Amino acid sequence: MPMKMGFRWFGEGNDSIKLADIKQIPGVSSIVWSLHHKMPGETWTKEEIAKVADQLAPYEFDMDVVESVNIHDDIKTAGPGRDQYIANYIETIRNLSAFGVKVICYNFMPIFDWTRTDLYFELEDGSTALYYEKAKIQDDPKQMAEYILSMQKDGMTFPGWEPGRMARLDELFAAYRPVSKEALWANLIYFLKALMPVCRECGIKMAIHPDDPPWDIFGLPRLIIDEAAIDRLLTEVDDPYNCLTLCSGSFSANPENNVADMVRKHCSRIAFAHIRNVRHYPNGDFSEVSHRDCDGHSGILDIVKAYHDCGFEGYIRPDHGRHIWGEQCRPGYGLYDRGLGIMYMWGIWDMLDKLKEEREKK
Ligand code: DNO
Repeated sequence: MPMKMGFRWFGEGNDSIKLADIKQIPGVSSIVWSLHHKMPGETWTKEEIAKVADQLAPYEFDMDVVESVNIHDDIKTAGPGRDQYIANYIETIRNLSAFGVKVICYNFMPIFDWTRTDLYFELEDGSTALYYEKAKIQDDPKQMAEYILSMQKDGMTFPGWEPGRMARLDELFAAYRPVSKEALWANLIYFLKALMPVCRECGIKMAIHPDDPPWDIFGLPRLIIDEAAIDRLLTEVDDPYNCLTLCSGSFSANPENNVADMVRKHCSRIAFAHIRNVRHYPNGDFSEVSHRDCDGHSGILDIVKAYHDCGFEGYIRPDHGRHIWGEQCRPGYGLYDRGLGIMYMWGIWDMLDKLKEEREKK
């Protein structure tokens, strides 16, 4: 069985892309979805989940992967509501399992999810892509949040950048001030240990997404940044349901991280793979580029080969793409460039299959 190809879709009325268009990309079987109107901490009801199931059914897409069920700040900071929010999360897991969900992607980043300084950086071919300018992420989180919020159009908010939370930045920074990196680790482990029995019972894997970018920002500690962190996470909660969303673009923003090595070492614990290519600039800035290996520095060929060599049967999706051919879409989440990314991945995969078959015949 090959890897299972997914495509992230933000939901009816919340995405410019239609399911019928995704259906025409070869080999896509899973829609990677979420209930984007839910705030972190709220329980997802079966009725709400059923609505998405009904939308996907005519296209025969599965809903096996959720990205994301976001984690309430009280769980990350060990705030007063922690145990109640964990109980809500457990109820959500049970409700998702009734619809056959297999993987929950989540992250444990304090306050900010993915962080960029320019969502429409122009590349040499006239396409645009997400860009991170190191010098701009120094001491003014509000300015950065205002920029990101100003890019949200037509009521389509970005996950992790809920305007309600961003309006409370001072309060959030105050809540995180006493939380050291070690305390954040302890809070993550506490959360996972509470979930594991239910995950086993429901057959749902928790797949943590790395911190993007993989270093501390604005004085906030970030945990899932390198190989040592992966080792620690998988050892401290050594359970087949404690897994990774291995995001090649997030990890490879740091040139020291070798994503193909991570795949080879941890393949059995990778429930979900994000494939994205990043180009580094000498001053530490980076931009996102096409999925083609030679356009960036992430090592896409090595990474896909590592998955193939390991016999990866999990879920995979193209991550952010560029904005090309004049497409108006969510930043990083257009149809066209992600469609190209999928064909690139299948091209590598199918050829590796063929070579393997030929080798075995000899
Ligand atoms: C950005 C995404 C992230 C990711 C979350 C997972 O485009 O890669 O927002 O979905 O961090 O919880």
